[in-house]
Amino acid sequence: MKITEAKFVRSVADLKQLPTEPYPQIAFAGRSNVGKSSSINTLLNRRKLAQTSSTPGKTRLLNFFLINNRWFFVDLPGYGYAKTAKTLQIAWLNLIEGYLQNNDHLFAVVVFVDLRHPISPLDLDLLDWLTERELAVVVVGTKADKLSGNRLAVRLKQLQQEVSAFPIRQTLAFSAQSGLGKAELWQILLALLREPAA
Ligand SMILES: Nc1nc2c(ncn2[C@@H]2O[C@H](COP(=O)(O)OP(=O)(O)O)[C@@H](O)[C@H]2O)c(=O)[nH]1
Ligand SMILES: [Mg+2]
Repeated sequence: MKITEAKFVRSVADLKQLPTEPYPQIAFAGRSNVGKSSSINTLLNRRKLAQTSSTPGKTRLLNFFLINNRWFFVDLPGYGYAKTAKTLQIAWLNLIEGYLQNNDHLFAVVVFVDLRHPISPLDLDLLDWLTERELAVVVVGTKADKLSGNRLAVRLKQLQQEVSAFPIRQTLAFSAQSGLGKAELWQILLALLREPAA
């Protein structure tokens, strides 16, 4: 995919601040520190567009990026960071849920999981919730560069099993570091962007 332009548009802490431009949106979700922001940067061939951090739990905002003046990529706040206060976690959930439901511009949600580990209950809860709302979902098993070729193939099969109860569009291995899976993910996203949103 040729990225002619990728720019940060705004951070949203409140649903009233959502952009009103009618561009199709793709949301990126996952646990804190799973590698969401790094993967967005890799997809966009940018090194530091989406903020990456080795301190999990920091980003509490929905970050909107406008790609090629056509689509919004939305970096959602990570979930599952144990040290975040419960009240904050609830406020967070309300923001994410409010954004994800009844959103005519949302074409797909990419759910990132760490390919090295079995999928977590929080990830399964999210998949359940997205399925109920009939949103198109892609599961990306990331940090694949940390696995040997054989281990990678085994874990990908297992991950596909772990999510087999859900109508996932595609479950693939990815690495923000090596670029593995980048072309495949773009292909999936472009196909979804050609379909009408849920
Ligand atoms: N080896 C490896 N490290 C990664 C990969 N993706 C992210 N990381 C690292 O994981 C940490 C968290 O990444 P970040 O993108 O900020 O995660 P986010 O909280 O989900 O947005 C950072 O230290 C990244 O350098 C990957 O594909 N491979
Ligand atoms: Mg991030």
